[in-house]
Amino acid sequence: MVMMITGLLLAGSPAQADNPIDMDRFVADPSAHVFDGRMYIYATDDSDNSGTYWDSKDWRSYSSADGVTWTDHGQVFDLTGFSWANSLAWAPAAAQRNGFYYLYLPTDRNKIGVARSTSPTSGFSDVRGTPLIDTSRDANTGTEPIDPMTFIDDDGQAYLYFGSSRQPKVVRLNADMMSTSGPIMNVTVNGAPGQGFAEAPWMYKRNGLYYFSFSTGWPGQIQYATAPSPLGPFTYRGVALDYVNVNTNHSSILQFNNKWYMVYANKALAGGGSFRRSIAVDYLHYNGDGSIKTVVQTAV
Ligand code: FUB
Repeated sequence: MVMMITGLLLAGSPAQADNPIDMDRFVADPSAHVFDGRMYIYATDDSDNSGTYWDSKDWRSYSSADGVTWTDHGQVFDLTGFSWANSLAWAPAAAQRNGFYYLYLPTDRNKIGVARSTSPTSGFSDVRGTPLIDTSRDANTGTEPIDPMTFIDDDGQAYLYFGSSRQPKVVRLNADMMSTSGPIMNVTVNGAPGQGFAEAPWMYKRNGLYYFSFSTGWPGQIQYATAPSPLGPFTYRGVALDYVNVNTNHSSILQFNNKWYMVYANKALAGGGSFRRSIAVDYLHYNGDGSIKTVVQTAV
């Protein structure tokens, strides 16, 4: 199913989505990526959960050529695609490599699977057949490996980040993007105020500096830290996105068409709440020293 969602383009104002990007459905946990000049957002489907817990069963995708008008590509994968998964389709991530697209999908609060396709929005399958990360098999997963995020560095090395009970983790991925290399390592963030990392890790590189952002809790801010290496240790730099009006805060930061964006979730859609979230896209700006100006939330 493909459906066009029209954004609002005010005369004289820069192009910006008319938030939320989907006016008809609750979606959350945006993982935003640029593939071949188009922005894609992968999301948890909050419209198919019970409304009282994050017990979603599938993931959805959207794309845009301009960050304003969004195409709804519908369901992109569901729990039945993993023979080994039972429940809890939580925050997804995506990557493009080798002529394939990869989705990294947490389930059951204790496993992360990977699905592959030649299309960014359909045809994904569990080529591997077993979880990529599994608490019952792997060392140092932490008790709750969730919220995967993939990052491919300029030298071609790919990394999988995930969150696990207040301890961010990272492991190298092989070039096939469906197997890991070496141990699962802890990510260190020095100097973060309060309780620090809770969930929703995100990684990107700007001007040679690695930016690691994350949510601090329930509710949480999106704080960020930087390092000269994707493995850290990271030094706390500030708040990229302040508290939102739902109990979880999960975001992506990316550059698209020479602008920087913060993609996040709140309860702006009518009937919304902490289990019925919707996705917003807002501009993100930097100071001259590379620090992030806390994003102005245009839709609450
Ligand atoms: O959607 C379920 C969970 O809520 C995600 O895994 C967390 O990041 C939080 O947004």
